[in-house]
Amino acid sequence: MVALSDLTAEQRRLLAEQTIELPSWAFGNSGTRFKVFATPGTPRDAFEKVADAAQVHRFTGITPRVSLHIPWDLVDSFEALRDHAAELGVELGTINSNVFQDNDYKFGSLTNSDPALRRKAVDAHLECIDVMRATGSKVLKIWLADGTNYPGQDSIAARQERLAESLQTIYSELDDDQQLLLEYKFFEPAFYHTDIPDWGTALSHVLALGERAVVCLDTGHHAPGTNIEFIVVQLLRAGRLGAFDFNSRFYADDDLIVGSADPFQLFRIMHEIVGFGALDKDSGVNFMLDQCHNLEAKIPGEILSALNVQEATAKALLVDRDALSRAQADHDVIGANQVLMDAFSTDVRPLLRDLREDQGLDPDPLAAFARSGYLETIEAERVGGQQASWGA
Ligand code: PSV
Ligand code: MN
Repeated sequence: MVALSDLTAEQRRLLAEQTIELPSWAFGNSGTRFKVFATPGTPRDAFEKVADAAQVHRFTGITPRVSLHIPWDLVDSFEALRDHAAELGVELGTINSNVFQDNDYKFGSLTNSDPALRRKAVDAHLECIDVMRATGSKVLKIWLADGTNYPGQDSIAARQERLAESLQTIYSELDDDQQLLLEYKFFEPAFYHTDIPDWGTALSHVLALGERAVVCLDTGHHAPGTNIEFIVVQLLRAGRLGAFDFNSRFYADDDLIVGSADPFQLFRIMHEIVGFGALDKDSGVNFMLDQCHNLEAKIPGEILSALNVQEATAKALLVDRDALSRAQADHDVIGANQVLMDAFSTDVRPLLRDLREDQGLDPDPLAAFARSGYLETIEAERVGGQQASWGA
C-alpha cells in the first residue's frame, strides 16, 4: 500500500494543485431522444446550476470552475452571475457556443452554404465573446453539429472552406488573452460526414488560425477501439492540447460518469499527461468534464467523476518512471508493462482520503454530501418554474 507520506513533494504538489472544470449542463435534466426524465430539485437557471457545481467543489476541493453553455445559460447580468459564483467559492470558466438548436442551422452553422446563416452562426460566437468579457472567461469552446447525412448532399470541400473562413472571423474577434478551443466528434447528429470529425481535422484548423487556437479532446468522441492516449500525445507534441472533455462511453457518446466504463483507459491517458509534464496547472491543458446524468443524481454523479479523475491521476503519478525507462531501454516488454500495471493496481483511495483530511475536507466526499442534506433542501425549495434541460 502507498501512503501520502510515500509521495515525493513534487507528486504531492501536482495532486494537490490539480483542478477539474465542471459543465453547467451536467446539472440540468438530460436523456435520450426517447425520454428526458425530470428530477426534483433540478436547477431552473444558471444561478442554480452554479450553486450545485459549488457543492461539488465544497466536497471534493478540486472543481473550482464551471463552464457555461450559451444560450442555455443566458442571464440578465453575467456580472451578477460571476459575483454569485465568487460568493460560493467557484469561478466561471469556459464559454461553450451552441449553434445546433435553432431551425436555421438544419443544414449547418459555420459551414452553411447560405452566407446569411453563416453570418448568424458567427454572430452567435461574437455574443459568446461578449459574455466572456463580462465573466472574465478566457476560453471560447466550439463544438459543431455540422455535417451531412447522405453522400452528395453538399460539397465536403466547400464546407471546409466555409468553416475555415468562419473560424478565422471568430478568432480575429477574440482578445489577446482569449483562446479558441475546437472540439471534434466523429459522428452524430450527422451520419454520413461530420465537418470536424477527428483530431487531425481539428488540428489542421487550429494551426491555420494561430497560436491561441487549441483542440478539445472529448473522450466520448471516438470510434470504439481508438487509442485515445496516442491522440493525447500527438496533440501535446503539437502544443495544441487545450482541454479534455472527460466522460465515459460504452457505445456512442454516452456521457457517463468518468472512469465508469474503462478506468484503465483513463489511467493510460493520465499516464501520458504526467509523462509529458502536462499535469502542472501552468501546462495549458484544462481538465474538464462533459456529462449528462440521465438516471443518477447529478451532483453525486459529478462528485464521483471528479474523484475518478483524481484517482487515475494519483495512479499515474505512482508509475515508477525510472524503472519504466530502464525496462523500455532493455526492450523488456513484460517488465515495462508490469511497471505500468503495478501503478494501476495500487489502491490509492487511502492516500487520497489522507490528502483530503490534510486539506480540511471530509475524506469521503460522496458520504459527506449525502449527509449535508443539500439534495433534500433543493428538492423542497425548487418548486415550479422551468427545469433546465440539455435540450432546452
Ligand atoms: C457534443 O456532444 C458535446 O460533447 C460538446 O462538447 C458540447 O459542448 C456538449 O456536448 C454539450 O453540448
Ligand atoms: Mn464535449
